[in-house]
Amino acid sequence: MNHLKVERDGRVVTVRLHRPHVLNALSGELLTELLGVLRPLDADPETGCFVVTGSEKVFAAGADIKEMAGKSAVDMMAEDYFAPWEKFADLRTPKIAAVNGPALGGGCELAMMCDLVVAGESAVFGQPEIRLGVIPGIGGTQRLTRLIGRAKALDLILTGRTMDAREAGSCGLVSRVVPDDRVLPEALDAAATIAAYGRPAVRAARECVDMALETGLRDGIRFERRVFHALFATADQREGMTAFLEKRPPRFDGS
Ligand code: CO8
Repeated sequence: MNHLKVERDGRVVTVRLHRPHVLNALSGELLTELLGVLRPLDADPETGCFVVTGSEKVFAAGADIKEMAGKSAVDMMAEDYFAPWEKFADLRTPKIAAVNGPALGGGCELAMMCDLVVAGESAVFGQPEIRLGVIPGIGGTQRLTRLIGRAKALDLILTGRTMDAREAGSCGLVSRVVPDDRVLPEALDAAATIAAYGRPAVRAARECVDMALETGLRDGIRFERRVFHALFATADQREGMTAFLEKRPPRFDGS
């Protein structure tokens, strides 16, 4: 692999973006590597959580501008440029973004495709594509608006300004803001906690929360109730509730 560093610690897999000369700009090759690593792991029952991070200085400065600068509209449409990023969003294993420094353009969009975002005090978020004569292209106009609301999303997207970690935390883009040197430990800690729970319940919880962004309240509540009912077919439900009644820690096995 040229653009990633991958480590596994038990049920947690950490992927570090590694294109330091271009501030981890997200190229097509990087995406191919990312999906090549994560998709088989997503299907592996021994995988409990992914952590996606950059360096201590930068998460990712966006899509690779050099790679796309010379393309025509026909190229973009023919390649359906950026479409495979949805395969990253669609991974069913929870993903935690651990962000230090800038997460701009595609970098901000990558963070938004994750389930939790742990940001250091140096983190900076924004969708500056307007400065390049384009708009966000990896879901930014859609996810950002759903996450932080229209007024704030348009403030960022139309002016191209950035916001710091504190502002990102207060408007709901970020799950936790911690000192810079605590970002990765905090993300790994959360990942280990999630990875220790039963896979069926973890995946069900993610799907239900994402459904809240995609459907009306009535349908969403019905969906949640049916998924809740279905979890009573799992051994993890029996184990979790029995362990509670027997006053002992549960041993989930994902079945
Ligand atoms: N792509 C390619 N190279 C980059 C990128 C990038 N996104 N960002 C930085 N680099 C390169 C620079 O060109 C520079 O290379 P070199 O050393 O060869 O000159 C190197 O990384 C270091 O960058 P800087 O010298 O600029 O570093 P600074 O610390 O001065 O600034 C910034 C850091 C503020 C992050 C600055 O680099 C910057 O503004 N980067 C671009 C941010 C940006 O605009 N991101 C959005 C990209 S577009 C996108 O993500 C989605 C596009 C949607 C298109 C829709 C089509 C369907």
